[in-house]
Amino acid sequence: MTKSASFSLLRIMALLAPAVFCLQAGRTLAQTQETQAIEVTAKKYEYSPAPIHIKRGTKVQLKITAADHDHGFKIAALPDGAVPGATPGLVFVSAQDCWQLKKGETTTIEFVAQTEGKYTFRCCHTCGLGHRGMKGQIVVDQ
Ligand SMILES: [Cu+2]
Repeated sequence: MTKSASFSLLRIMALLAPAVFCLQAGRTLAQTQETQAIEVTAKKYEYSPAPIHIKRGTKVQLKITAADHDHGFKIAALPDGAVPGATPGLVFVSAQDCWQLKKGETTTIEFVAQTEGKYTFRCCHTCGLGHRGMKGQIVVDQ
């Protein structure tokens, strides 16, 4: 390669580098700014919709309405199968061990879906015979 050819190649690369950087920064920004409200119903003995699909990077407002009875909502911040102590995949605005869902009321839970994976949640308020089987899943897709 001649000296002038390698010089112009360097110039092209120098010009392209900031452009690529801007594209990536813009994409990250768009991911964290996207807020999605998802309406969920809790009733004996299920949550719907099931499973709940969310795109990675989405800021979520989960609006859960307890239709027929008091229920609860308990979810781990780590995806199913993750090693304990791993970085949380769901980042909650205000984390709680068990959200109480009052009959007829809507509870809003906010979080960022940071890492893809399956997150199982369950009812944490004894609500009847099928209580132990009252579960649902959030699936964070890439
Ligand atoms: Cu229950």
